[in-house]
Amino acid sequence: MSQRTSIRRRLATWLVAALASAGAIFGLAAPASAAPQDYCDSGTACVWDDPSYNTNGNYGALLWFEFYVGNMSNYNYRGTSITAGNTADSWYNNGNSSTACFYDHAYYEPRSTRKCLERGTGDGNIANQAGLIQNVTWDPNSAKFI
Ligand SMILES: [Ca+2]
Ligand SMILES: [Ca+2]
Ligand SMILES: [Ca+2]
Repeated sequence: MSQRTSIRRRLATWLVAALASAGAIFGLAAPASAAPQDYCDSGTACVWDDPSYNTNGNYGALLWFEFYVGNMSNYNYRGTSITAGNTADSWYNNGNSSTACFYDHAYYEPRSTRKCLERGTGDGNIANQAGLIQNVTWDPNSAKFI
């Protein structure tokens, strides 16, 4: 084996090892799935600004509540400066037993247009024609477990 071949082989081996470890690092950094319950703690309900349970691509940037939130306009999605008032397009109820309802305006009004999700359910796009919540043209400004 010539000296040159040996160095090439060593370089190739090093490159494979480097790529493999880089892949392992990326594998850890990016979760394989983005299930809403991975980010919305048990016992709470959560909303996100965008469809598919994220805010600007961040699944952790949510607004959560344990009992109620009377005025979402008082809060931003976690870690952002984006208001949660009248902006949420994805909703998830990770509560233990109760149904969670979402209302167009603050302080649970109007009751006539509220939309509700049973425990352990969600909808990743309230405006589309799929899933549990469909064709909702308003975004919520309050929500509570009932
Ligand atoms: Ca939105
Ligand atoms: Ca609204
Ligand atoms: Ca939907």
